[in-house]
Amino acid sequence: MSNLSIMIPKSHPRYHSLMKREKLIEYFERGIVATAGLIAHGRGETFDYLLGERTTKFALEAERAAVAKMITAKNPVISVNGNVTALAAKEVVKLSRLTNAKIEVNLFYRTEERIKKIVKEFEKYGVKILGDKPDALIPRLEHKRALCTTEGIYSSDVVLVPLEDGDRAQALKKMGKFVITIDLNPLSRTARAADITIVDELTRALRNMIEFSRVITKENSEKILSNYRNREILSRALTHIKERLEKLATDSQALRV
Ligand code: PTJ
Repeated sequence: MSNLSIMIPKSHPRYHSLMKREKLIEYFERGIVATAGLIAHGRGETFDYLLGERTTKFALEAERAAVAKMITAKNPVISVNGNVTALAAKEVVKLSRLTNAKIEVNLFYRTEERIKKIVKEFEKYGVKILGDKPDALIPRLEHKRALCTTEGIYSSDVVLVPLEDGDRAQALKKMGKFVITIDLNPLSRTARAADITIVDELTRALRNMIEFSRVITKENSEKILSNYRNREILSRALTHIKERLEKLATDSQALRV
């Protein structure tokens, strides 16, 4: 942790948010988070403010459907990048165990050094993740971003890609994958391309998914999935932001600090 963490008292109203920033900075300094990862985090924070910084009902529905889909998949894979490693490696490992999913590192700004560091970070949790020896390419993507493994992403049927770049999400869709994303921006290309879009903050979403994966079975998955409509979820996310802002704009007490 950088020195700032010492200065943030637990009583600070934005303690958790500030600690997440600290983690990102620490992992950036350790060469795990990409420079653009810091920008991506800021964008996420903005949308979390607009959403109210809590899990909404529609996000919970998407989280439940995502777990149902992962549990019934033949070869589910969780794709991890620098930001996901910094914020939620432990939660990713837990979810992968509960859903029998493989974990693969797949970087947008790929360098072999970052790959090695991320693999090592997951080894701390006793897991050997895929991705350091790629032997396949995601079609229709320029070279380095396309690298993946035959055992993992290439042959997966369901892939969870949190905080994903829009191009790759679309390329995965074109490969016929069922794409699940976690993205606070309901307007992003990834959010709109995915089959299940979880509009929630990464760590909150993963913790909810871990809880769901303890209770959802293959038997009740079918019903959950047959009632799920991703377009409605995206629409409810936008309506939620609109109504929340309208309320804040008209309620004279709401904007007081
Ligand atoms: O580690 P690399 O090299 O693979 O690079 C990772 C980043 C995130 C830099 C790369 O994939 C990228 O540029 O992604 P984008 O296109 O910026 O998309 C990231 C999306 O995640 C944005 O829509 C953000 O709003 C959203 N986001 C950021 N932080 C969070 C988040 N969503 C949920 N939880 C967060 N904590």
